[in-house]
Amino acid sequence: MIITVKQTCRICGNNQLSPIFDFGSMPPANTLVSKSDFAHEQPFPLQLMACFDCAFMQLRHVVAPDLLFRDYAYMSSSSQTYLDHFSTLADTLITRFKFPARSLVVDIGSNDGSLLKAFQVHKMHTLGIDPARNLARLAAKQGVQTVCAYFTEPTAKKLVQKYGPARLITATNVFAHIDNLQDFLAALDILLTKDGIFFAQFPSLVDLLEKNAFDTIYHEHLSYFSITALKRLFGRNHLDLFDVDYSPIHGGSLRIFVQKKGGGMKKNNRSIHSFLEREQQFRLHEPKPYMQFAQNVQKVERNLRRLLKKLRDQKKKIVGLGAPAKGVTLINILRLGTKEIDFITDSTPSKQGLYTPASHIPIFQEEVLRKWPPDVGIIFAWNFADEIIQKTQFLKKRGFKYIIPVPKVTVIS
Ligand code: DWN
Repeated sequence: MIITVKQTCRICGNNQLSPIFDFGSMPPANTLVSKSDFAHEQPFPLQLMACFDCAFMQLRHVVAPDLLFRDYAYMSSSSQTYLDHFSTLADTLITRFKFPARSLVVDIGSNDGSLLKAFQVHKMHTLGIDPARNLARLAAKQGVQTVCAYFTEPTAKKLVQKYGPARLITATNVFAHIDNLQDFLAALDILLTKDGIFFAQFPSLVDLLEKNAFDTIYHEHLSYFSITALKRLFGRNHLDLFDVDYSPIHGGSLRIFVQKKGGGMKKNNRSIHSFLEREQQFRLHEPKPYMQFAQNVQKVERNLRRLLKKLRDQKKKIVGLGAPAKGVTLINILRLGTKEIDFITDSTPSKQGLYTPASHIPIFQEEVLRKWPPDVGIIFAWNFADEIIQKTQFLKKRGFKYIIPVPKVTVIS
């Protein structure tokens, strides 16, 4: 089945889901296309629902994972900021938990192996799990052993037989991509040692709503988590959420630390309660913040369309800086095209030469900016705005402007 409908809450199972926003029919955000693909593109419904009781949002439709992940455009190594973030993350986890050298660290959704390479610096034995054939090959070439598969219960049984149990299992920006969370947690229980640690990092629901990050809503992101929701999920699966912290990466991410029930780590109640408190204050159990978000989305859409029309009427050359999945989403929600945006640049070699799906805006390497200096650059990868602005200082001629689309349309001269 290419697409299924998820009628019940992924956390509690109830079918009282409330519609929050219908983005219409959208192409998969990470599926960039070549000209020969134009005639075969297939959009899918993108509808956001909420379970107020769980303080949780999820998509109404689930697109077949093979269609989204078997050949994957996004590479973690496409940004130095993210590579630095991974290096710090590995240092932090190793220092905090003092895993003995050669302990097995498994990264779920390991992408191009960037995070595991940071663990290899600490003499950890590493293993990547990722369904993307192109990325598994790339990671292996760079010395990161990778199993090209989804992390499911059957896969975990094979992994533990072949590689033994893992002291640390990480999942950065993949937990929200999983449809069958029960199966994922069962796999975790099989692969993790009894004193093992599961670390996951994913976008924060409060930050998404507060920052109007509607462009991060796309088919890969099935779930939008709060700590309230996860406490309920893990509690039902004999797992102990023993600590939570936060990182500003990717527009604001929650970081959770989980162990098996009876594990040796002391619970950080103060930290957990501070996140639960913030979610209470944000009133995540009520419709209000979600309805406010839906109104803010329409305001950003209106303001960005109006600004682009004004700039185009002034004959300005407008480009996109970065072709992230969120940028593709924003372009297609606003139904933008080459009428508004001349081209987009991206540092990922595998994205260069392709086009955004449905809107068919060409994507070039960043060097093009020197040959064809624009008047305006929309920073679609706003979560890396500092790095992008620093890299494009040569554009700062008289009158050049950056546009940052979220949390509100901001022009930087
Ligand atoms: O959850 C996900 C996040 C972590 O990564 C995945 N579902 C897919 C992906 O989302 P994204 O594509 O929105 O992620 P990024 O990391 O915001 O994408 C940044 C894009 O910008 C990359 O394509 C690289 C590009 N870039 C660039 O062209 N020049 C980035 C930098 C820093 C630059 O200087």
